[in-house]
Amino acid sequence: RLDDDPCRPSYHVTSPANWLNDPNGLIHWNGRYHLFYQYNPAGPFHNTIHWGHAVSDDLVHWEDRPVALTPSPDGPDRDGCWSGCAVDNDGVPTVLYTGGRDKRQLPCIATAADDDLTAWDKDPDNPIIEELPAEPEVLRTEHWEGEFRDHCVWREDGTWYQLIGAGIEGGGGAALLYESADLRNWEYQGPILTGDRDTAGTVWECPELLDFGDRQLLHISNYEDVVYFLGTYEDGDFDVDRRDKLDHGDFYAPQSMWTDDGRILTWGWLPEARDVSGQWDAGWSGAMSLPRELSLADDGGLCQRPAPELTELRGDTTSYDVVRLDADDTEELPVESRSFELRATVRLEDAEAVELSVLESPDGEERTPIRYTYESEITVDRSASSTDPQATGDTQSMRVRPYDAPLSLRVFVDGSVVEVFANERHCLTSRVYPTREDATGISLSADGGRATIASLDIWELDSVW
Ligand code: DQQ
Repeated sequence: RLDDDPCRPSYHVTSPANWLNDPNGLIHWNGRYHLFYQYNPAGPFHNTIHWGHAVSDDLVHWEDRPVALTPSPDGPDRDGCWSGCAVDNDGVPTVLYTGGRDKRQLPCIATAADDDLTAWDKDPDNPIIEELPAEPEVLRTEHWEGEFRDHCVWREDGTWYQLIGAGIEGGGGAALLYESADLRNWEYQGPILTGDRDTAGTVWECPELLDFGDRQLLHISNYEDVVYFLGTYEDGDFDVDRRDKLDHGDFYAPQSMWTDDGRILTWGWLPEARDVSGQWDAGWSGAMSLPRELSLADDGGLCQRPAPELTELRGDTTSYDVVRLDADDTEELPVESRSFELRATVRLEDAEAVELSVLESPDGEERTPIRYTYESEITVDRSASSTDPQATGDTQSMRVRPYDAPLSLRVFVDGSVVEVFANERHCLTSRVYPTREDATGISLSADGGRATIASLDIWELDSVW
């Protein structure tokens, strides 16, 4: 496992080295949490994708496992074992994933060969779906015979249902529904939702339907963002009443796990924000987000909070009951770290904005300000995050609600990850690459007026490997 790079996250899941993208096959099996992921063992670039595997007893500490799925030279997954999900088929852990071969995307199935889920038997009848649906017509491109991949499978009243992500010729992205009695023979039912290509992208990857009882959530990844739709899903139709982004930063292709105690935990891929040569030099690429617990608030909106288990990681603490900032004051906090959690309640009083600056060198040459403004916006400004020209310098932002109450903020900093949770509702994850060893400072300041920071805690966080 590569660990000598200060940009390497230490408490976010990463592959031992080389390339990682989407989380796959998430399953709580025999009391252990299994996280598979898109993995290229040959280098830090996306090619001939395998399924990597990590396992945890507590959702906090992880162990690497051998590669779980490898493309078969003669199989329908010869060019890659792409994204898919895991289900419990009456005691048989089963994964459905997309095989890539030539220009085709071919749904495949495999069953666990052991109880530790380290080896999988691919079905000799793969692919299990060969024909593309005729209506609506699936988008063809110069590279693909049909944009048709990724799997979300569930069982209801003894029947299996599956969503596959797609693009529609002349239209936008779509989540296509299939039905089966045995997970192997699938009957096409039509799209449960299609998107307007101008506002929701031309292709939907990694669709996932989550059931919150009387309301449902569908999220899709459209090459840029993870968009979620909230509403009601019934009999193959999704009726949308709200729509937003699941995360406003570097976060893609998430997938969820239903834990034995009935919670929905979601992980997303945190792609790099440094260029290909920077990833090549580093020898690794991609990290997983922290597991996020998703639930619905009383007002029907989506709540996202870090899995409560993560408090286990908390080490040395620095706490303040209250920090009062005068106009244009800066308060340097006595913590030097690249691996911490910060929790605070922020009240703007009459300030225009409060700025929390992390990964800051003493002279301010490198710093990443997280700014909360009276217009209820949070921005992460990466223009001075790194002096490395391989790193992105743009600013990311999100709106937060409610706008009339103090902001509750949790920020997780980990090597090159800054993961922000606001009001347990809105998330913004940024990748940043400080080069200076002393870029470990934290400061707070108020702009144009006074601000109060209440119950401020900073915890150093340990490695999870
Ligand atoms: N990643 C996988 C695909 C999926 C894409 C390939 C999303 O299955 O559509 O690595 O990042």
